Amino acid sequence: EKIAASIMCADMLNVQTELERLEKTDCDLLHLDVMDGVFVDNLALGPEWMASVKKQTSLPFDIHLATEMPEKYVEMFRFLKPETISFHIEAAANPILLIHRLKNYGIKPSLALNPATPIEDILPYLAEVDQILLMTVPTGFAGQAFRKETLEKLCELKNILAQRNLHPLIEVDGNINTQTISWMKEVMPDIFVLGTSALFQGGDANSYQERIRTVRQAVNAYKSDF
Ligand code: S6P
Ligand code: MG
Repeated sequence: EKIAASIMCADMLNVQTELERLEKTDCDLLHLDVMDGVFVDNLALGPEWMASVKKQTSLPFDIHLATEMPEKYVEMFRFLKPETISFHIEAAANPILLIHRLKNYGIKPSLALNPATPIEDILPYLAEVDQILLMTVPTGFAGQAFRKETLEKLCELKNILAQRNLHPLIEVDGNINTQTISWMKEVMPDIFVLGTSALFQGGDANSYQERIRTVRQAVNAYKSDF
């Protein structure tokens, strides 16, 4: 499994310190949310800020475009050489074109699915992508409650992928912690985005590695059960 830290949940007045702390953990990816105030009622993380972040970290970038017109934002963010860019399926004018463009740029394409978006919308593209970003809260804000109906979606997605013998990684994002992971024990995803609820919230910042380890242990315990 892979662990991604959602940087918008970090202490934004001490980003450098937060990055140094993450660097000392065995976190695998840095999850960066882009919000345009249109697709979601929030704004987050611009390209210049990300370029400064990139200089301070060795973690690969996992960019999540919570935006309209993902085509435009892919052009805006590709200079950062992210490992992955996720875009919301309903926001793309021509998903297949965008997927191919990302591949040409050497960026892994990932389809993001909000809780309210039907799984059918992504089915035609499953064979083309490296990753599916299954939102377990409606995209837009940190600190929201987990949507239990997304567990059915996770299950359905796993079944469809197994039937078709396809292996894109499944990433879950939104209120991910040991409790919500326990609800996924029969359908374990591959990448876990940790935000306020499991990593950055309160407590002692020196314990980031401890918190990540706790999440990994939970995931591995369930994996060996099933
Ligand atoms: C939500 C965004 C996420 C959050 C993360 C927050 O719109 O896409 O990446 O940053 O989910 O985690 P938490 O534990 O506060 O829900
Ligand atoms: Mg996100």
